[in-house]
Amino acid sequence: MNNDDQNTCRLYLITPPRLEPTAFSDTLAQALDAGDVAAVQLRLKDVDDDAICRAAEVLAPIAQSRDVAFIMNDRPDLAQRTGCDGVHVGQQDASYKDARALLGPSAIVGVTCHDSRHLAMEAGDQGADYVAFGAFFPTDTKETQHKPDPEILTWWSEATTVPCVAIGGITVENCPPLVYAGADFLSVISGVWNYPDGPAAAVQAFNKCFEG
Ligand code: TZP
Ligand code: MG
Repeated sequence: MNNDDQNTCRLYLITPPRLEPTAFSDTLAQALDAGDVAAVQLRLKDVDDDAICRAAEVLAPIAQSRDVAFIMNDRPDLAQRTGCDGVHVGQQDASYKDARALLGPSAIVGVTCHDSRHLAMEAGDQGADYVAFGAFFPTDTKETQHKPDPEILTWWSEATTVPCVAIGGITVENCPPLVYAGADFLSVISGVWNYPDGPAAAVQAFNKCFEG
C-alpha cells in the first residue's frame, strides 16, 4: 500500500458492514478491476472470529492477486492468522506496538487518530505506516464524536512523510476538498458500495477526481 507519488490520492476501500463472502467476492473483483485501488480493509463488527477468518480467506486473494493490500480491521491476531498484509487499529484496539510486534516490520500497521494531531504524531513517531483522520463528513456507518477540519491533512502532509488517510462519509461529490488538502488515501465504505451506478462506477469516478 504505497503512495510514492505524493501528489496523487488513492482509494482505500473498506468492506460493507455486512457481507456474504462468496457473493461479495464478485462485487469486490469488479470494483478493483474498475480503476486504481491501493488497499481493501475487511471490517466486520457483528460476526464471530470464524466468520471474519472465512471472509478474509475468500476476499484476501481477490485483492492480493491484483496487488491491492488486504488489511484486517481491529485484530492483529486475525490478520496474522489469515495472511493479511496488515492491520488497522483504533485507539481502543490493540496498541500500535503490540500490532507491530505480532505482525513484524514489513506488515502495514495503520492507526486511527480521529481529529488529534497529538495521536497522529505519536503514531507516526512509533512507526505507523499511515494515520487515519475522520470523520470528515456525517456518516451512518459508525458513530463518531470527532470531526476534523480538512486543514489537518495539509498540516500533517507538510509536517511528515507518513501517509494520511481521510475517512467518514466521503463520496465522489464531497471528496475534492480532502484531495486538495493533501489526503494520501480516501477510505470509503458507503460512498463506493452504495454508489447509484454501482461500485465499479464509483471507483472510476473517484479516480477521475484524483486526476484533478
Ligand atoms: N471511522 C470513522 S468514520 C468510519 C470509520 C470506520 C465509517 C466510514 O464509513 P462511510 O460509509 O464511508 O462514511
Ligand atoms: Mg477498531
